[in-house]
Amino acid sequence: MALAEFLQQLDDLASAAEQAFGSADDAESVEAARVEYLGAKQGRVKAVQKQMGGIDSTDRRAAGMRFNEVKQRVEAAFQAATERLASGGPRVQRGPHFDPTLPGTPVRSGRLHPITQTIEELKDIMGRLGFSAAEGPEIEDEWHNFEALNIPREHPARDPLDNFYLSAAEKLAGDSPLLLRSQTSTVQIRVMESTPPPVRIISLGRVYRPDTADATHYPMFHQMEGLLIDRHVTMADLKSVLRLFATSYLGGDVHIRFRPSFFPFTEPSVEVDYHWNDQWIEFGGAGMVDPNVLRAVGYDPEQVIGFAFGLGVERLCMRRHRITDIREFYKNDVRFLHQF
Ligand code: FA5
Repeated sequence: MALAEFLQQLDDLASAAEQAFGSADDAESVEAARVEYLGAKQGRVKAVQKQMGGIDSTDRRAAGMRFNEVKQRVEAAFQAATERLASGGPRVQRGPHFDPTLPGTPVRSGRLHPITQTIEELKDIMGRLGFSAAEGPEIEDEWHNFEALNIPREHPARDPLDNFYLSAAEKLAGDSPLLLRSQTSTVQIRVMESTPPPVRIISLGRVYRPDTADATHYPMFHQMEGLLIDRHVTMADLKSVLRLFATSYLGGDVHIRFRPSFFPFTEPSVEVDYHWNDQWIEFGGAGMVDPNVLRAVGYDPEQVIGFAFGLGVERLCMRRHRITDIREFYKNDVRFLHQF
């Protein structure tokens, strides 16, 4: 065989082998290329080597040197493919190179729900005013949701149509029916039953009412209850606490207005309005704790007196962030929730 023809075969072999190892992107294809080119018996390198016997003896030395070069190139290509796979590094380089200087794709991190954030902030503000946080169950009995709060059996607030009563099967044997609490005032009772005066607590949590959902109502919402019991407490103290709270949460000099109202568990009772952005907005109810409530929990109304208030958390958060529809909080639309 002529030397030129042999050298051409070597060149073709080298580029075919480099192409095969370079494009092998898993262990099987590297092994297949190894067997095809470097296989001990049937390999193509071996086959070319055998042809050297047919080369003129004067050219054999040159042919041998080129053969060794090509064999090393094929072995190096095999080695490179093995290392590339082992390191898990960039696999086959097809198309343009990866540019590490390009800006990355931002990762969207989760965050707390706006109402959870509001609850944390309200606890913080009230904590600075000396109120500690208390909690109570969301499933309540009639004593804590009504009776101890001076809401007698025949009171319309106890109407099954205005409350989420649990089915008869779920009531404790022989005990009063259970319901989802309709107000956080239940926690006032639980705290006073278990703590001697003085008391200075807030309670933030979910309450449930069969209200039809609209822009300002939802059947499940949150309230912030406040209760302060001590020896000499007046409506002026109540007003100061609510004004300080509103100034801290809404910012600026918020004015506060009490409108006469009625709650069975406070006397006198008021609706609380805040003046903000040129309008009066109702946030909740408040009043001086009724002596009947103090008696129900074993306190002596001759010795202690106090105030209580209950504010709607969603309504506070809506004001602060200029949200016009309460339903936005509970649609689980991340485009809305992501803003907070
Ligand atoms: C009460 O629930 C009384 N327990 C408040 C209270 C506590 C008075 C202590 C006196 C002493 P009321 O039903 O008005 O009151 O509710 C209080 C606030 O909860 C309302 O002003 C409003 O801000 C909010 N609220 C009431 N119903 C809904 C609803 N369906 N969706 C969203 N917020 C509501």
